[in-house]
Amino acid sequence: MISLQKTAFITGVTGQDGAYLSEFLLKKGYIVHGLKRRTSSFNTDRIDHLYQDPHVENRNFILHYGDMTDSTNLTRLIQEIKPDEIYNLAAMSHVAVSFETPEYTGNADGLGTLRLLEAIRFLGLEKKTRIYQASTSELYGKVQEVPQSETTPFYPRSPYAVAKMYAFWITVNYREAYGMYACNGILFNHESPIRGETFVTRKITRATSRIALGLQDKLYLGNLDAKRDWGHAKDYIRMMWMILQADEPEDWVIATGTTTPVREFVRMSFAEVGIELEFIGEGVDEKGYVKTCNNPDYQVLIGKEVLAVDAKYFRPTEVDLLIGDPTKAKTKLGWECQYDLAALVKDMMQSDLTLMCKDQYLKEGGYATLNYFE
Ligand code: NDP
Ligand code: GDR
Repeated sequence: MISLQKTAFITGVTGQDGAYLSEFLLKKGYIVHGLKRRTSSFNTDRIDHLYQDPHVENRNFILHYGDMTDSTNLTRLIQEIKPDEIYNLAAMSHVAVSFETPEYTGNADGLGTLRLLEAIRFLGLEKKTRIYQASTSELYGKVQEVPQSETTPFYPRSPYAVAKMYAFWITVNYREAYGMYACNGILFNHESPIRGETFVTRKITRATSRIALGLQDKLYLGNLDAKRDWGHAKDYIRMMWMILQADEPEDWVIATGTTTPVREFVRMSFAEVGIELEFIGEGVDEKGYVKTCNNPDYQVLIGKEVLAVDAKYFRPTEVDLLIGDPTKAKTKLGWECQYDLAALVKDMMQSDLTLMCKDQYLKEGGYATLNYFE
């Protein structure tokens, strides 16, 4: 009997998008295989709720060790799994860190994509396996035009973006050369309560919660003027799946169509706990003072300086302005965002306040808490 149940292989399954996408595909009845790295401590926090005991038969969520830099491992896994759909989400995804680790970033993010495409070709799966490549708005880099759409020229501004540019074009090339169903989703920034702690939004919502609870004095940030088109990861992973269900393989921009400076994200986060920030100074002297506080729990903060700019967070080359035009995704695939920025900030702040309350209990009980603020 032929099974109609689809099989997906997700690289980067332990990351923000990998976790949400796994949940989404499992709900749709997929068998989900995920690639995870071997690390010296557990790296599966985001997917622990999906974990299935390997001793149980008929599992539909299965994890495999591997790495995007290891061709034989990737080819063997694809040979074993024979997936209907591959979602290539694995990447060294931090733009600032890519300036520190450019060669590794090129290998994992650029050549890693080639390794998957070559495995599909080598195994003769071109007609069976569809592949989604996690492309990025960082490809647009230095502003050429706004809003940025599928036809806007690329001008990458970091080793990360350059590696992703290779991945973008090799995906297009394999589609054209070998007739593969290979697509790029050019996703603009998307965030959530499980966003990595060192990306700016999560750094802000964690720090705001910690400051409000008296666990931290100050938040140090870099460029407050950068503007980003921020959406919610839950909306964006739905679109990844929709892209692979379309009649033809194409490339798609996914964005909200609105842009906001980092400074405003800070203001909105503090406002969630009833704290009004007043920005004073300019550039590296910029500080955010607490002006008023209508929440009696946090009035102790009034008059305190809670934000400072630290030049160490500036990047050698910055991407100043991103704002995407999602018209194609909306009109051709019927995609809609369910979260706007206010709802995103609320979701992240509620989650981080709850998490930090746990830290507060621990601290009050005399136990050590996490003290790492990169
Ligand atoms: P995360 O950083 O949260 O997750 C990245 C994932 O890739 C993790 O599972 C990580 O494993 C894994 N990974 C990193 N290096 C390797 C490697 N060499 N081999 C195998 N796995 C590896 O990213 P997101 O979930 O936010 O993003 C998913 C993808 O989408 C990434 O490719 C990112 O570049 C891209 N993207 C993200 C956007 C965003 O705003 N979130 C926007 C546009 C594109 P581990 O957990 O062990 O670190
Ligand atoms: P980005 O996200 O570089 O857009 O890449 P990030 O949140 O790191 O930075 C956004 C903007 O905020 C500025 N910024 C700071 N950034 C960080 N991380 N830490 C700080 O302290 C800080 N202060 C200011 C940055 O300079 C930047 O302008 C994300 C990643 O998810 C990529 O993988 C993805 O491809 C793109 O989004 C779309």
